[in-house]
Amino acid sequence: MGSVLREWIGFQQFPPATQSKLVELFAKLKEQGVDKLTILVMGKGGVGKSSTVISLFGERVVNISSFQSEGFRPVMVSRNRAGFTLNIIDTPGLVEGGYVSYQALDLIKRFLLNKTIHVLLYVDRLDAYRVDDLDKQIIGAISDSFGKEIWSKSLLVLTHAQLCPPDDLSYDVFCARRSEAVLKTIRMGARIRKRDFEETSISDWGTRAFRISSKDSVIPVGLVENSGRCNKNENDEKILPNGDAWIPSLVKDIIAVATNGKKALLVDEKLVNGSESNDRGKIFIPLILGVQWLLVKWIQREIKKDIAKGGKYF
Ligand SMILES: Nc1nc2c(ncn2[C@@H]2O[C@H](COP(=O)(O)OP(=O)(O)OP(=O)(O)O)[C@@H](O)[C@H]2O)c(=O)[nH]1
Ligand SMILES: [Mg+2]
Repeated sequence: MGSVLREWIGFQQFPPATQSKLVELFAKLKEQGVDKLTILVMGKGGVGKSSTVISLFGERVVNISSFQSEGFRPVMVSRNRAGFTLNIIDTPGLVEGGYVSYQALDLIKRFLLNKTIHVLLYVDRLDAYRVDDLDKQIIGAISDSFGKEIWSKSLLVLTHAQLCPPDDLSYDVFCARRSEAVLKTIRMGARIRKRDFEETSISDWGTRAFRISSKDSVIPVGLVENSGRCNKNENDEKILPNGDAWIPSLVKDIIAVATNGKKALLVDEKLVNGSESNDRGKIFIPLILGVQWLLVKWIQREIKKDIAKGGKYF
């Protein structure tokens, strides 16, 4: 279950242009005193969680499956490069037989005991056209398990981003609409107040069209194309249809979330045992016991009264 800290060999596999952008980003992090990032990856089954972990490391560090994987446990992959440690925790899909798998969530939570999560990557697909109640339930279950504060340390990752949008929509508009739909589901599923979660309108989207750029509360969106058929630019970097080299962009977004001033999530015993909500209930236990005692006494008294009346019903 533990992790072995290894040299980040896959780093050398990135094209030089990507390597130098990453070196710069990690150097800035180090300047801020950060030499370790722990990233948690969650989402439905088959959306591309493991593939994204592989893309980020540039190494085949975990298994991917084209078809449903079973019995898979969380796994933490750690790589070290020039004194900087990147930990990424890949997890099993959160849906089992059409329902949210609380068992998977529990397994994840236990795995995370005593770990500090700097960023959550919530992964879904870009090439999906609907969000449904199940999506909302998954978000709700994550919030219940880890507290809704986890969303202030999260990034929405949309995979399969090399697509040709339907219905004559431009790529940017399609991405914006899909992102808005998933973000709205996150806001509703996590029961976050709208004003704490401002969504910008499509027209506000900047040059990197998929970053939601309002004040401090919103969840950024990163686009990912894990396929080996992903287009490349003249520097051999994997690019999206909008020309963006997505690996350095995603790392940049991850670092922005890690350093957004919100508290990282420490998964302690209390969180794992779900005692926070239970503790709140515990103060009512003496009250409930007291009411129960009074009720029993009252019933006993009524029975005695009945008997004293001579059992007129018999
Ligand atoms: N075209 C394309 N295929 C992808 C992408 N990401 C993942 N896939 C494929 O989708 C399938 C599932 O990918 P995984 O990475 O195993 O998905 P997962 O979310 O880890 O799945 P579970 O661990 O079963 O929950 C594999 O066949 C991948 O090759 C992507 O960005 N583009
Ligand atoms: Mg997987």
